Amino acid sequence: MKPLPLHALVILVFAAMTLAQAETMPGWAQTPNPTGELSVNAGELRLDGKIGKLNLDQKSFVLNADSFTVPSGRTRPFDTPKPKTIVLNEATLLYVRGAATRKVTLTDLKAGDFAIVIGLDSGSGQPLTARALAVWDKAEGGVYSFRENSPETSVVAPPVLNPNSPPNTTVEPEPDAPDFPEGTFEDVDKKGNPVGWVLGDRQHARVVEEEGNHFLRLTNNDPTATFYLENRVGLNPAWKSVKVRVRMRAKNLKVGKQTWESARLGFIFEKGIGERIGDYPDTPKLTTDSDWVNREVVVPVPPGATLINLQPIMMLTTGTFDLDDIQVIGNPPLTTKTIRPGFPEGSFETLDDNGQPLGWELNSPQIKVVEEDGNHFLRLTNQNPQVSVFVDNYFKLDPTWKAITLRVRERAKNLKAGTQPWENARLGYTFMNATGQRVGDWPVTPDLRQDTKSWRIFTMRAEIPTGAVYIKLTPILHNTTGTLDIDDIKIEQAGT
Ligand SMILES: [Ca+2]
Ligand SMILES: [Ca+2]
Repeated sequence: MKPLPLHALVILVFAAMTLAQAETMPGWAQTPNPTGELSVNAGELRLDGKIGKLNLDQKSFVLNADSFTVPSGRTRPFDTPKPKTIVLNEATLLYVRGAATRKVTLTDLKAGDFAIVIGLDSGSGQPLTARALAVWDKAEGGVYSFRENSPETSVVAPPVLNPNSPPNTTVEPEPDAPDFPEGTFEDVDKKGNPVGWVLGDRQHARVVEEEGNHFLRLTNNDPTATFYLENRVGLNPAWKSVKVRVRMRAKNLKVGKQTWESARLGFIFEKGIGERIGDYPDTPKLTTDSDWVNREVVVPVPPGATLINLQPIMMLTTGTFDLDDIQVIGNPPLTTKTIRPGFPEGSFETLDDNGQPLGWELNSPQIKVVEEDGNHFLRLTNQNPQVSVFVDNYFKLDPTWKAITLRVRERAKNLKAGTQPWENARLGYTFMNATGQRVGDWPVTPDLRQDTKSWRIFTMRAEIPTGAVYIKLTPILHNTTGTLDIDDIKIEQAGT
């Protein structure tokens, strides 16, 4: 299950450049600006908004941003103001908007003042260090003014601090997850590079437009080559789990021999830049040609992780791989699906337009719905005893239930189980808490280690552990080869 370290396999790396390095590249020259004021350079971000809480000791304040602007000049509003911690340093140019020579100091600022901040884009959730900060408290007819009625305040006004804020407090983490606008690939600089991502080699990675929408396209025709891009997103310390969601499409895809040699949105967690932490998580991937599909995974955040390093990657895989609408969502609900009477998701009789069975998102060609004499069921196949074939599916438990009865019928052919007791074929299931951590003991599961003559019916009873919010169903060939068929899953409240 565990893929080899990405870095050990990387032959071509596009991503090692930092934005600072990229700035020195010819393609990242400063964007011309008619006024010369408020220009957004490559790698920078402009935020417009109102000043919130100030922290003079930290030389910082919270900007409640209404919009952001990228170097191409494109501006986008936020649906609701986004708090962003802004840090000032000696180099920060702080002045009255429209009058660059009228310098202001941090102590002149008050909560409620208007501000435009420009600085290097440090990524979502990270404080932004201001290169330029233009402020005003009044605008009339396009003329901006600041403290015009009381010019002396800029000299004598005491520092404005939130009275509830003790001195020397650290910069507070932002309460909400900022957007990840870089994930849409809509903001492209003059050279056609997507903002926030560095593409070193247009031959393998570029932004493509179709009907007004932009997306990332990776292409590769060398089966011995692996390459990826990187973009780091700050994690809110309150996040116990994240959902990584992406739209993907693939053409002429030929993946490598190992399961991780595929076209995927890889990601790892990091303590700091380049310091990986935790296991390699399950990641959204494509292994065969596909039209646009949504893929998502929900994974726990390893304790201590501060960054998620997103890596669109083609690993020993050839073809064309498109990615768009990458989202990182903190503490997501694992599902809104509930256990309905009769559990129609367990019969595999209803398929949607994409051929997906009702309530399931099958993510591998080794897991599909098969028909036999008019009945549909789920079939898993595996030829490689080194890997497991499985899919996770979550359902919300009725909070009044204390125990469940789980019924399922299973059938197996050419089964060769692994050497460990848990390396078998089964409908696995576990109980999860609100943030996606497993709770309680491993329940008894309907295990198969040998072929069955025909369908075999299992009935299991399990107590719902304290704190359980979801049940996770995991049809799996666990380091086991052969064919496993699953049908007629039923989950009901069990009597006590
Ligand atoms: Ca897009
Ligand atoms: Ca069925």
